[in-house]
Amino acid sequence: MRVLDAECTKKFMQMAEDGWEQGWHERNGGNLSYRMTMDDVASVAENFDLTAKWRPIGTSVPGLAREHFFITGTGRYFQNVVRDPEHSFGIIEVDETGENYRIVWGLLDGGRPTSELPTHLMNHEVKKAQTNGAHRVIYHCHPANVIALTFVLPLTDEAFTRELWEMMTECPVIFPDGIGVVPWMVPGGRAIAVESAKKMQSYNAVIWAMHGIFCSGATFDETFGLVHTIDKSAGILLKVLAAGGKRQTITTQDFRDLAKDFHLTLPEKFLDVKEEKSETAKTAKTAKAAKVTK
Ligand code: 2HA
Ligand code: ZN
Repeated sequence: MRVLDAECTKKFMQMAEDGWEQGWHERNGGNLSYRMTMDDVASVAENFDLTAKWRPIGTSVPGLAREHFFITGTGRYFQNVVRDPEHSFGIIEVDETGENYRIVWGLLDGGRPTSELPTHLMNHEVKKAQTNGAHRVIYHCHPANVIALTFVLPLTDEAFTRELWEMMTECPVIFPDGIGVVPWMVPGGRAIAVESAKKMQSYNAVIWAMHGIFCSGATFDETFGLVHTIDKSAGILLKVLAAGGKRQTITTQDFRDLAKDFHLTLPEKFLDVKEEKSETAKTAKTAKAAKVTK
């Protein structure tokens, strides 16, 4: 089968297009990878160039030895994934040591995988082990609401998780484990990959301060939906802050009730937050106090 006719290719391209339409991929921003199933590989392997040169990944991912991935290209645009697939993304194979990769399809005319290849592969390695192989999609994008919040909230897992949970009732159902935050770091290398992979041990969503977000999931829909939910929640929080802060919110007891009915285990560190300590509550108090003194 031609690579472009495979179901997994169509889904990969559709997700890239959906992200582009959301405005999360200015210029060459963001990157997407998908760990192929054995059936995916078997269905398109006749197209693979097995003479391609092996190149260093820049980190070691022995847990991904001999795996194949769809991956977007460095300097290539999400905007062009549907218009010009063979230049915009490709299929790579990881060697038996987990140290090298080769491009077996696509990324034509000297294309290379995303500069965030180390983070993608280290996150895949963590999630493959942790989910018994269920997670296959790693997605990085630059959603404006999420990025804006990293200028306003303390850069902690607790602040981001609790504030974003409070903005829409279904948030704790969609990301019950919470969200990790990596402070500002130089992108594109092993150091930020190591910090992100550490956070991926606990979360399916990791925010990069002043940069964007990485999400992991079993399917394209689930992974896209996670970013979509988090960015919408971040947008609501920005509106609430701009409107003077919270006057009322979902309380710790409300979360406990929700967890019981929805059979969720919400980590205690995100519940055990003094309500008056929350950032937006502080803003509301300050606004109220200002009014009183007037
Ligand atoms: O430009 O988003 O983080 C691609 C990126 C790098
Ligand atoms: Zn980026």
